[in-house]
Amino acid sequence: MGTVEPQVAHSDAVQEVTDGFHLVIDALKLNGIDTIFGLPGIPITDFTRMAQAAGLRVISFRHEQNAGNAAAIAGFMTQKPGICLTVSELAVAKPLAKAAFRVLHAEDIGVGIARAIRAAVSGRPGGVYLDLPAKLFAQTMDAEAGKKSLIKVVDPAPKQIPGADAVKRAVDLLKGAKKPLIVLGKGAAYAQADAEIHSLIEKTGIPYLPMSMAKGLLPDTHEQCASAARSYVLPEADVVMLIGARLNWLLSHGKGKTWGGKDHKAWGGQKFIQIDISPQEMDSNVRIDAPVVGDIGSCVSALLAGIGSTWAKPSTEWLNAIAERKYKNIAKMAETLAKNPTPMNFHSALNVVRDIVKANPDAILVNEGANALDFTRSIVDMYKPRKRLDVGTWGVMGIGMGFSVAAAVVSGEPVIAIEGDSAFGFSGMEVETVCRYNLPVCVVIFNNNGVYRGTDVNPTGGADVAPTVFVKGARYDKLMEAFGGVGVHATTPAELRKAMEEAIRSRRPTLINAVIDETAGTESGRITSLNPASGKKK
Ligand code: TPW
Repeated sequence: MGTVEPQVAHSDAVQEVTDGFHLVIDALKLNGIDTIFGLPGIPITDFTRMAQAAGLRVISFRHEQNAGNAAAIAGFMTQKPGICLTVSELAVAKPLAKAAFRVLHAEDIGVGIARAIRAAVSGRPGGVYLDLPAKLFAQTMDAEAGKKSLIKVVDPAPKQIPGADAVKRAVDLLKGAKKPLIVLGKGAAYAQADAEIHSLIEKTGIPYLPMSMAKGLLPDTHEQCASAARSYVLPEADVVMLIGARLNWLLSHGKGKTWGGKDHKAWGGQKFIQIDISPQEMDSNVRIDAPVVGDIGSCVSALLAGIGSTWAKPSTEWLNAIAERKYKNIAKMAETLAKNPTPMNFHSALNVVRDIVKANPDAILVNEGANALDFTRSIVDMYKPRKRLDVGTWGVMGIGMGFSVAAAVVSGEPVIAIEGDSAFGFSGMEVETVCRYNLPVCVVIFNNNGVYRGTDVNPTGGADVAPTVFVKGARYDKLMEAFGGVGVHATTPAELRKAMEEAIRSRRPTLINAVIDETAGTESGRITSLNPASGKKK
């Protein structure tokens, strides 16, 4: 228990007191929190000093947004709340947070933090805002009473067991399927029910698709992985079981042409089983025939029990049809990856990244950009759970360096960040943070001179460059050198390979400026079709 200067009480006896600062620190420590991501500034500067003095790891950033991203991904990786310390405003945070509380009295700090922890990690996990007004920190109270006011949260994310009828309904539907498919989402990765999921996939023999952050839950090279035949399996499947994956825009809301529907909104005829912690997720876009509500671990275990030991695997006709497409696509991709064009393009560069990740399956891959994101997701196989951290559902650029710092701090493993040059710019200043804490982060910037590409021209012929174009031939590697890290300028796959290998081996902060053909890639990566066309005739 932290204490402040003893004060003399009326009775002349020495009374131990504590204050708001120490109560917050003690409440966090009591709940197993060992790291705070933040940015000091009045009124929390002293707090950061005291937290560090009390043995917490305080990782301070150059922009709070990056500290927020770091805390978010730390939460994803550990199931413990990631803590972001910032000077902010309750009214701004409230509409964006899962919950928001304000603590006004020192004696309520314990309950405030307990409530915030529960709100963050129970049910569908989410960001919680705890507002601690400046004057709270200086409030004092009796040390013993303060200690008693703290709460060590018991079972912060209680199991949610699915109903037996729901499980039976799902098993029956799956049993009747001719062309079943499983989709794994990042909820499945978060749940840390890796063994159960692995066993469900292999026992049923059902082909599966991992969503971006579920890659590696089973190795992407697994026989049943249907990623390379995605555009075949989605419209063809008759029963689809979603495990911690939502039917949002990333899955075309479960309908439309992607799913074999006649037009962009038509249902494709699939039946859906959905396993999710949130009952509200069901029927949010199409009919869910068998909702299974509960935590992923409990739901998958219940399904495993329901499936029993006499499960009939899917027909060889279905499996062969998938395999045929899959291996054809893989062979085609292998041809493209083997090319060595000058200048380097996304494929020849990613061929290197793919090998490096394969050789270092414990390394964590952070990824953002448009083409840099889409190509990396499809080309670089992941081998272990929760090793791929990316922009997630909303495609938010700017997660790169915050995620990288947190991933390195939380896991101690090397981090490889594959960044579009535009994406990197959103959080690029944090390379100083990477260097300051001497983190084993290797940033690879796919530098093609602009947002998406670097080829646009100003149609007026004026002096301003086009809105998507950056300084040509920029040397991002020098940015890293400015802070004592290793900067490498790589123009060939061989140079990229050598630099990445060295970065992983040395664990030194490294930034590789990988020069990519500025004409390579497409606008918006895979979502070019969402670009609205001008309605105005010339
Ligand atoms: C917070 C819009 C989507 S992708 C992208 C932007 C600005 C960058 C694409 O260029 P980059 O990648 O990174 O060079 P590449 O490989 O194609 O060359 N602001 C936020 N989020 C998003 N998604 C955008 C803007 C956007």
